[in-house]
Amino acid sequence: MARLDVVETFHGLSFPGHLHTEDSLQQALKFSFKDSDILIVSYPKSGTTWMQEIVTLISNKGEPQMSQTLPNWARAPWLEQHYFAALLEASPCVKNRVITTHLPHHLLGPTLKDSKAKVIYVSRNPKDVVVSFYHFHNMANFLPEAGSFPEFLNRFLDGTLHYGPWFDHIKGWSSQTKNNVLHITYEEMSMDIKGAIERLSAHLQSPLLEDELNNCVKHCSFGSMKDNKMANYTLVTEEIMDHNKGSFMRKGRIGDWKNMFTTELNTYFESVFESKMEDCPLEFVWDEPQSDETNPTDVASCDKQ
Ligand code: PPS
Repeated sequence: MARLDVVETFHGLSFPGHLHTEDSLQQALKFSFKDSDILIVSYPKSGTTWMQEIVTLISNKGEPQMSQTLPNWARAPWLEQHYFAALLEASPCVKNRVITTHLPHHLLGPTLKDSKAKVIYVSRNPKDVVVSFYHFHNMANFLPEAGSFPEFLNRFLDGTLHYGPWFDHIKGWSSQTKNNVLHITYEEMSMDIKGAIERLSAHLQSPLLEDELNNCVKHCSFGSMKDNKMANYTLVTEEIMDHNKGSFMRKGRIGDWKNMFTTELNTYFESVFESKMEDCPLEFVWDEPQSDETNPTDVASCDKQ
């Protein structure tokens, strides 16, 4: 099923038809979660693959065997994609199924309402999200033409890119305060991966010994994941992702937006951001902290807890 140019419209949002069908999207909203499920939720380019790797490693006590032999989309398949049911069926994660989704809360919330599944919402500062998404559009043949960066940024701010508005996604999921939902940011993971893994292992009730924790840290580093073909998407054919136009594991940094935003674009972004986030008290980390000022636990993050 290539459908590289097909756009699937669902509840007013567009999704790449290569990965989604009307039926797969409808099935997602009818899915029956088990309390033992682990659900990774993110807007695209917010650290999804990183979280899939971390959760796999925590579940395997830091042993990289599974994350190095099974592609990320088979270990933690996307709920809304058309191959979900087949992958879940074949998944080796029998005790705790790991599922991923990019769906916004207003669509998936009702499905999850009475579930105790362990949800992990991973978010990232939206300037880095839009830059990462832009570069990804240039290599992923199942996404529309990116156009120029200013045009792309407009579409991001208007909420007309695939997967819908970032603003609705972050506000919808961040307002979920039930105990089974953990909020964590890409920036938090970048600045203190060990602390982030400790929070995650506590949330997943999967305690780690010091050596196991250190192994998780080692195997989920940007360098390890960039070399891991089960996480870096090089298994995907050139027809679908043009690896000559970029890498999925591109930079893995906080603050790369500064290489794409002009002063004018930044001013424009900030005015839209301020008005759309007026009712939302989240704070974001926009820059890589200087090494002498970092106390990761003090840094504000997109976390309401
Ligand atoms: S997707 O397509 O939605 O699944 O993309 P997603 O995985 O959410 O985001 C991809 C970006 O995450 C970066 N990444 C990492 N950064 C730091 N450390 C690790 N280990 C890591 N793994 C993935 C990846 O490089 C993309 O960000 P950019 O800014 O484009 O480099």
